[in-house]
Amino acid sequence: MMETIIRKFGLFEESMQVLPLHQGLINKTWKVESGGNVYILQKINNEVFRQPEAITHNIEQIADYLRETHPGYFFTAPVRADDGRAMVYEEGMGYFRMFPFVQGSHTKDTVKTPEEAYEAAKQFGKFTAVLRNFDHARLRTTIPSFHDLGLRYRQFQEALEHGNSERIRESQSLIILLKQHSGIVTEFEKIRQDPAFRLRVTHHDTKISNVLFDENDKGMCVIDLDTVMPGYFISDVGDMMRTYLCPVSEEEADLGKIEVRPDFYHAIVDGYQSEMSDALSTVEKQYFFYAGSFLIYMQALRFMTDYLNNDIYYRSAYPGQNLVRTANQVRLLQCLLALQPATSKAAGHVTA
Ligand code: GN1
Ligand code: MG
Repeated sequence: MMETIIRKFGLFEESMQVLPLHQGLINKTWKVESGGNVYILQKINNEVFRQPEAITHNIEQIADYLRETHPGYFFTAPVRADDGRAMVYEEGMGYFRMFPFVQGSHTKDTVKTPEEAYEAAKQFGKFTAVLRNFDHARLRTTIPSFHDLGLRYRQFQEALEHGNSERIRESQSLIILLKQHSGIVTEFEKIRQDPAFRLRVTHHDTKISNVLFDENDKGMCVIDLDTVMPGYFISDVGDMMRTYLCPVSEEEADLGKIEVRPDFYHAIVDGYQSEMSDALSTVEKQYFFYAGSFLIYMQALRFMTDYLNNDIYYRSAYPGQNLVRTANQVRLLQCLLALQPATSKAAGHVTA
C-alpha cells in the first residue's frame, strides 16, 4: 500500500522494506530501506494539521535561510518528490513526507542521564539561536494558537459545560486541582503583554525523540519540524521539563513513580543557555522554572479537555487513558511546584 507513496518520491524498488517506527500521538512514521539508502517516511495527521502545506513551506523557508547563513548547521532537509515538492498527497491516503535517515544517528525514547538532557536542550537552544535573525513572519502557523494557554484554559471550561457529564462527575477531584492552578494562565497573559519576551522561532515539541544523537551520544540536530512556529522560549524549555524531569512518561498510571529529578532540571537550563544565553533577556531568564509549570499545566488541561470531550484528539489505546494522563501530569506539576527555587519567578499562586 505504501508503494504508491514511495513511488511518488521516486524511491520505489522491488526489494525495498517498509517498517513501522514508534508512534507519537498524532503522526505515523515508517522506516524505508530502498536502493541501499534509508529514509524516514511520515504521514501527516491532517485533522490536526489542517494545512499540511504550511509545514513544508516552513521547512523550505528555514532550509533556504540556513543554507545561506549557517552552512555548517546540520539540518535534515526533506526528500523532494518527482514534482519538486517536499510533500506528496494521495487521494484516500493523505499527506506524506520523507527525510533521509542520518547515518550514524540514533534517537532516544527516554531521558536516562542529565548529560542526555543537556545535549537535547543544547540542540533545541541552538535551533532557535541560529534562527535568531530569521524573520519569523515568513513562517506559517501550522496549528493556530497551539501553545496559547489562555485558549487551552477556555477549551477546558467549555468541556466542563458541554462535555460528557458522567466523565465530568468522575473527574471532579482533578478538575478542582486544575482550577486551583489557573494563576499559571494569568502569568502567561502577562508574558504576552511584556516586551521583554520576544517571539522567536521555536520548535514546540521538544521531547527527546525529536533529537538525533551521534555514536558518542552527542546531540546532532533536532527533527520533526511540524510545529515550528513563532513562539516563546518557555514553550521549548517547558516541554523539555515536562518530558525529561521525570523518570516515567506521561503514560504512567502509578502516580507513586512520578518525581522531579533536580539534576535534570539544571541540565536543561545549562544546555539551553549554552546556546541561548546571549539571546535571552534578563527577564526571560527568570522564567525557566515557570516554563516547566506552564507546559505541564497546559498538557494536563489538554488531556483533561480531551477526556471530557470523549477522546477526539489524542490517540488512546484503552478507555480512560486520557484521564490517567491527566492525573499523571497534575502529579508532575505538584512535584515541580514543590521544588520552586526562591530566586525564580513564581509559577502563579494556587487559589483555594
Ligand atoms: C502530541 O504526536 P506527538 O507525540 O509528537 C502533541 C503535543 C503533545 C504530545 C503529548 C500536534 O505530540 O503537543 O505534547 O502529543 N502534538 C500535537 O504526548 O498536538
Ligand atoms: Mg510531534
